[in-house]
Amino acid sequence: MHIHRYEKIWLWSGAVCLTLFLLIVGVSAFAMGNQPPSHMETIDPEKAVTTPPFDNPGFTKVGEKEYEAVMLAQAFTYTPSKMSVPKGSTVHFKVTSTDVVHGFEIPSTNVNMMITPGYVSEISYTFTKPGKYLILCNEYCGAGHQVMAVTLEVTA
Ligand SMILES: [Cu+2]
Repeated sequence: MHIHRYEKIWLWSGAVCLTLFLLIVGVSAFAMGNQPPSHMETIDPEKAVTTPPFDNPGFTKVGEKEYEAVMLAQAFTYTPSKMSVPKGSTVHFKVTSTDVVHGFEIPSTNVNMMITPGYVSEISYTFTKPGKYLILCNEYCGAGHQVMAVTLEVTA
């Protein structure tokens, strides 16, 4: 079968583009850890504050340099509001909203989730650089939206 030279060029460029696309997605997902925040687990938003583990939100050590942050997002703050970990720690965030849609972003990291009432959003991040990390709401949620932020401190 004869394939015209121009057809070969187009077929090859299509194959190269597809390979490049899959490579970028693959490296981003498997090497850099980017993932869509899960919406696998549901919760009744009106009963969120009495449903475990959100009836006792907090920051706990679950292993060697491993922490779990069970957090409630509500107008206009997050609970708990103070967190501190040593450098190199991995924090597993588990967040839900009790009222409206909120955001959960830590600038200059790949932590960025939409916190929807009725769903539990989860993301993990390893903090390799010491400093103060701002956790802020990036979804407009009402009159006090601009003050909705808490700090996570990573000590050296
Ligand atoms: Cu908010």
